[in-house]
Amino acid sequence: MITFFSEQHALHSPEYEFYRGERVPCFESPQRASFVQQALLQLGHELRSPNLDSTSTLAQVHSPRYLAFLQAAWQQWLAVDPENATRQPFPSVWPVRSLRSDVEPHNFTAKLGLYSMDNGSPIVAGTWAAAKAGADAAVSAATMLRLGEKGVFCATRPPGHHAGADFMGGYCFINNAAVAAQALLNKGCARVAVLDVDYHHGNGTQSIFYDRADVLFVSIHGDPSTEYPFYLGHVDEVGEGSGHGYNLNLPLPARSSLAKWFAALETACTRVQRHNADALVVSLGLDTFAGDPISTFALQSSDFVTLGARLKKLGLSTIFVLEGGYSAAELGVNAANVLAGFEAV
Ligand code: Q9C
Ligand code: ZN
Repeated sequence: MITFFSEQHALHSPEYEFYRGERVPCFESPQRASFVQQALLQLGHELRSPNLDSTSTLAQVHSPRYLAFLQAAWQQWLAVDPENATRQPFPSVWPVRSLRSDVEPHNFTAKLGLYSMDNGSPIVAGTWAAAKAGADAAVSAATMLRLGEKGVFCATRPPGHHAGADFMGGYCFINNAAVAAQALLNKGCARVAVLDVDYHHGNGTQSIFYDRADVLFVSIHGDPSTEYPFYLGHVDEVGEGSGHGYNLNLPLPARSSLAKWFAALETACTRVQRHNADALVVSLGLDTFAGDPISTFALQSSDFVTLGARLKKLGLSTIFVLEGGYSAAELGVNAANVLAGFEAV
């Protein structure tokens, strides 16, 4: 399968994040993409560099002021204090209910909080370049699909599905799946379906398309009552306005069985089929793997073959966009297994 992969991903390499009150090495590491790259090359997949510029599509998915901030964030951080070059910025204050988010502050820390949903997306000098390469891959994949490819994989990082129109969060900066979906619409698709199988609910993607009927969003994820991102992903979120009925959340309790997960996948596939989409975007989180260090579902490596085969049965041209998955050593095999299942039938 044609896979878009950019070495630029490695420019996003923060040292640490906060986990249970402690500074720990980032779960979302460059190693992840290296393992995927190695596994795909070994199996003879074709790796290509993204060849299109996503700038105009990005502006359809994210707000101008958020994009401007993201692009300039590292320079602004250095402007606060040159010694910040060896430090990671983390937000520490947020405009929650009753505080204003319409006025853009001048203070860097204030901007950082305004454009973040959590403290889980550390920015480094190369973050924008890495994230932008992911969006370029999404647009490049959309073009290949419209040229007749049945499946294209974006083996990119950082991931994207927690990023909303104007905020980062959960290791995500640019919503690559949303960029892929929007690019498909731009290239003539009338309807697109996004199926998010990451362990965590794709709050960013849901919110970007919540009031639209052209993009169906379906997600299988850990119940937000107990699992990140906590504040979105419940069953009663069905879409609004013309998007009413075009959002389907299938939350599962933490530690749900394999049978429960695959039953949810059937429900998801049935809804996707009914959308009569011209193309499918899969937010391919692989943190449903039993060995994932921060998630609780039970998929084994071989189950990812089953997933790929089931998706192929939908009969839709499909862009796979890598999201989470933090058992880095197994990430390559698990990603390759999805593609193998998709290509086998
Ligand atoms: N530093 C994805 O799988 N973990 N994101 C909380 C805070 C958040 C996962 C730790 C998990 C985000 C794309
Ligand atoms: Zn995840």
